[in-house]
Amino acid sequence: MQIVSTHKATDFDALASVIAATLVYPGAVAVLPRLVNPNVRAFLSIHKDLFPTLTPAEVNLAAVTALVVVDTNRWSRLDGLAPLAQRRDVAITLWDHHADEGDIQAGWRCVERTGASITLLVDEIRRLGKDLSPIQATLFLIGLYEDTGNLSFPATTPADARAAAFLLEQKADLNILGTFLRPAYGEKQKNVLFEMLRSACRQRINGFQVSIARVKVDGHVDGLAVVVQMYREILNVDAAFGIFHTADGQRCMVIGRSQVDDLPVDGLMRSLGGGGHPRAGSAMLKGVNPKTVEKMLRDLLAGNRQTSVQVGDLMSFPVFSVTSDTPMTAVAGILRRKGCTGLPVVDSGEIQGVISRRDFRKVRKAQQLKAPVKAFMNTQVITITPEQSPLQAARVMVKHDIGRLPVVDLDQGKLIGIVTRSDVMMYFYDLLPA
Ligand SMILES: [Mn+2]
Repeated sequence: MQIVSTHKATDFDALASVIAATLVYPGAVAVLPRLVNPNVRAFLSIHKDLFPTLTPAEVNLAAVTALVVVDTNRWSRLDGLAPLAQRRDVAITLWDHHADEGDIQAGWRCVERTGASITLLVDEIRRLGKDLSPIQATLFLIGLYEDTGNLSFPATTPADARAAAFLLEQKADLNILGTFLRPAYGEKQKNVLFEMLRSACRQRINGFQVSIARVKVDGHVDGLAVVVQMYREILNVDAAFGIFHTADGQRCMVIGRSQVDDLPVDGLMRSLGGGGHPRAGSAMLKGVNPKTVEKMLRDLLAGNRQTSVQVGDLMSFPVFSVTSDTPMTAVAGILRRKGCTGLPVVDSGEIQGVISRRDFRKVRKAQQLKAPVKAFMNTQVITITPEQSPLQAARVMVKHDIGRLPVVDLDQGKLIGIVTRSDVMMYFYDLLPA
């Protein structure tokens, strides 16, 4: 007797892989763990007759001569099949897409890092030239979409997309798919919520009850907005924030939920480069330390500009500048001596323009070098004010592809400093208050 089985808390990728394996190995019996995910349970309750499965208790292990394991590589993840691990007379086959090395020693294995394990089995079915029923194709596509986030997760491979195309050719039904695939509050979301609650603390900031949780998440987890919503409700605070970051801290997702009109989160999220509604907002930050993000968020909540770092704290001053009637020859000399790529042009404290090495390309004749800088300077100057945040400075630099921003006092319109790309980078990477 040959059986096929998969991991506990069976998801659609696992169920699809089990059913697909029974097509690749005709006569093999599908054995499902007792514990399957709720949406898989719902699917099976409707499709039971089409996809007959046994529970581990219904299998006579003594009669098993071959075991096919799909979507896991660990004995501990299987349900009730551990005795087979000791048996030498059981031929074991493994189909899996997990990168880590498990403890299931298979005589034959197909292990590739696809987005879903069903992709590997669909490839095999296609190679064998087998046709699928529309219902089989639908189940397989649900599994494929669930594990790849509709082919959007970073782990998705071209093979996954090809498998999806094949399943659509086999008449997978996208309408049925939608009803079972709705990303609900599942295992991953529950784990994130528990993690947030473990470190939860309520604080009074600026008169509001607020809670901020910083959580490391592995790969993509959808439905985090729902998690933050639940977190806020459980703690019963005015506003709650989740800072979700990858292990390397390179990507940081901030999600905020507010319950009170006086504390709109969309403005806060805009300050972090995101947006939203007064009661719900989010921001995605890249290359910013999660601790720095938390500090920025706290400062924004406190509305305390004195404690938060501003462009005025990073800028250098006094600024070396030239007046608008300085001849181009003199400017060229200054740029060379200072070793800089550009200079602000300032008359009585007010910025008139910027002259950069690039502008010298506009000089056609040697005679023109005697002309004043105002004839060649760029008058479309992008500036920033000292009260703005380092993040805003970074965004302006990225948007306009410029490495230095003159800092202008908003009231007087005077040039008071200059902030460079490296100043901003120094802030994000080095200024990490303990
Ligand atoms: Mn999987």
